[in-house]
Amino acid sequence: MEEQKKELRKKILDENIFGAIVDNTFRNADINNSGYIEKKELYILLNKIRQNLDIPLAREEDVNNELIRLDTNKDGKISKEEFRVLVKEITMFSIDQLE
Ligand SMILES: [Ca+2]
Repeated sequence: MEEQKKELRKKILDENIFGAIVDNTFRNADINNSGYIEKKELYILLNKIRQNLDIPLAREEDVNNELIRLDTNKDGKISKEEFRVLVKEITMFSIDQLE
């Protein structure tokens, strides 16, 4: 399994595959099609992920902290470029959870 996980990580980090994952996740998360992930959308996304991973739901404070962490240019919303960090973390975390 460890070997499989390693392979999977390598495969996913291939730019074409990872780029497609980012595009897809971003499109789904950007509910109002604004081209950015706003706080409300981040809240919905984080809770979907947490639900899937069976971890407690995010509080407003958690979402605020995530927004601050991801919003590197401080414009109050998450661009696709900024979003990549989160998608990578989620993807790697999901692989770690595989058994
Ligand atoms: Ca931003």
